[in-house]
Amino acid sequence: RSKQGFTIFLTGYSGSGKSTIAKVLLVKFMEMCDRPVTLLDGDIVRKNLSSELSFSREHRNLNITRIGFVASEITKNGGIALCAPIAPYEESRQANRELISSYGGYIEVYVATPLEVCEMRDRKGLYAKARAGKVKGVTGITDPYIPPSNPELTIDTSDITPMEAVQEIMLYLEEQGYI
Ligand code: GGZ
Repeated sequence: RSKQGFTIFLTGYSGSGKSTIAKVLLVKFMEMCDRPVTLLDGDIVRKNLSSELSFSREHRNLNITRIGFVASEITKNGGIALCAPIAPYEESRQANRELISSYGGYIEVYVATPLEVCEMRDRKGLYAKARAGKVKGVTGITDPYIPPSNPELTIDTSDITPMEAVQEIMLYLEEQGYI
């Protein structure tokens, strides 16, 4: 009997390491499983599925529940969905958790890299622009991030490498019987 589908939902600040972890997971799963694997990365979804949305609370929640719907369909059909948006609000994360866990596994990974570390990295120059007042409503600077209340895993990438983070996630999935 083939195993059930599942969703790994990575949430955290821009620059926290969500995408890097998700991309390593994608390669791992493609190598080891015969199940289809889909990556729903924050910037890709913003470009292709949510291009008309702003960064207001309402629109961020709508963006997150769209990602959740797609992930729930993938999970329902026995696939693996990897999601990597900021997802700063509990209400849309909770809605996704309820929807997706009715079809298969839901693993919320809080990528808890502190803002100072994300800002120091500033790979896309977003925080510099926010500090200069060129971009308004940037998460962590002038917009909130509400930490998840009950994540399955919490990972801080200032302590460990993306590879080690992936090892931790893989170990959890094995323990829980997802892989
Ligand atoms: C946060 C922003 C903003 C604002 C643009 N706040 O690291 P990035 O640059 O490439 O990816 C981030 C992405 C965040 O979109 P999400 O869909 O993940 O956010 S949410 O879950 O809240 O809907 C960031 C960029 O968009 N970006 N403006 N104001 N991030």
